[in-house]
Amino acid sequence: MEPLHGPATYEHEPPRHWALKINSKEPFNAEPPACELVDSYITSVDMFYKRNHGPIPVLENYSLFRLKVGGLAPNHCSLSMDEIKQLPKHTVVATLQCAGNRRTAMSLSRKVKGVGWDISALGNGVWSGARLSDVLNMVGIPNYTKVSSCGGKHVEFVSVDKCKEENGGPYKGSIPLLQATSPDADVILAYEMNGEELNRDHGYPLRVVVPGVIGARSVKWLKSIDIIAEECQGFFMQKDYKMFPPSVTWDNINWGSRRPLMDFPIQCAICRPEDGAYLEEGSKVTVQGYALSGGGRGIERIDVSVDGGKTWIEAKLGQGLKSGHGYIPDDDDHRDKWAWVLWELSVQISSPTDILAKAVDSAANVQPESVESIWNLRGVLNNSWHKVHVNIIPKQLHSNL
Ligand SMILES: Nc1nc2c(c(=O)[nH]1)N[C@H]1C(S)=C(S)[C@@H](COP(=O)(O)O)O[C@H]1N2
Ligand SMILES: [Mo]
Repeated sequence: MEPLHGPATYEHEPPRHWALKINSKEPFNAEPPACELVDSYITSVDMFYKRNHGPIPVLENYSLFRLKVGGLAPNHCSLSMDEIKQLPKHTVVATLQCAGNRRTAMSLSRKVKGVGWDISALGNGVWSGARLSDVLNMVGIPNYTKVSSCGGKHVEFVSVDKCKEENGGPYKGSIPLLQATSPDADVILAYEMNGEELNRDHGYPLRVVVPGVIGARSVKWLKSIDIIAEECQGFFMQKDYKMFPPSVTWDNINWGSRRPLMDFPIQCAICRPEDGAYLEEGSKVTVQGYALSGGGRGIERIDVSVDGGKTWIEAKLGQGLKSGHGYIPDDDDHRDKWAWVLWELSVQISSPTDILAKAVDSAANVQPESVESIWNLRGVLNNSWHKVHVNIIPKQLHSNL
């Protein structure tokens, strides 16, 4: 039996935290309560969303495991985990976000196909491992290569899990060779998450982390890396994780007409108070949320409205950064390159209302107001203005409760 293999059944699933909200049991897809996200700048491993397409792979023998690197590379190699750990260790604070984050809300406008996710299909992790560019150097591909000497233009990541979308084959995906060989793109082969050995749910023993890009490209349980001429032809690159205009339906879809999704757009959501919350009349409430953008763009500003969008107040950025976490980059410009920012705003609310939030990134991209304008049949990349409704309990009544 292969040292790392994907079982066909769900008998070998790891234990998970009871507080996760399960969106699908087999494969296991779950997200934490939204308030957990804003309580900690770094999301704990337990509370980190889990997104799978098949049973969790099993590593039978750590010392026999080899990562194979080849395809259209001048040289080929196979590396043991010990050899990967001997390469310079690089740490990146990056937020992984599933392209399906906030899909449930998109489905309310018009039904979409896919696992339902509320607003917590993302998490901010500390990822440590070898730089992908260092590993590609070992097979003869220098940094900042767009096309390799053998005509390679993409780097394909192949796993071992059995996915029904792939007819029982493994999950895979690819990114452009230039991104893979650019050290400043910070693509890593991670064996640690939050300073601990990566766990099974998140890709043990080794996963890719592609910062600023939809989670789907950060392939878990990595088995091999191939340099290929054209982008990966796998299901999740060609028949999924693409965005179509609102007019495209299951009857007229042409998958080949679109490119695979890569960088995610400007996004933010309100995690506290939660939708439908009851607040005491006249009391001060602290509105809290997250904001992030893809492609290495930082967060410029977050606007919050407590009157349903008539007027806007700027939220305070960077809450949570002062938690003394040793991994947070010191330099301000780099801090939100790959990681989210948590924000908050204290306001007085005296009547029932909708609280809205929208963010602006460092390239001045804004979120769309309506979900209808970005509706797509797979329900990906819902980054429309986030809204929570709050109710008010009269002071008198509240003290009697
Ligand atoms: N091998 C493998 N890698 C995978 C997936 C998968 O099902 N199999 N899911 C992808 C998707 S869609 C997302 S959003 C992220 C989720 O990573 P997480 O479970 O560590 O949060 O992993 C990606 N990598
Ligand atoms: Mo995803």
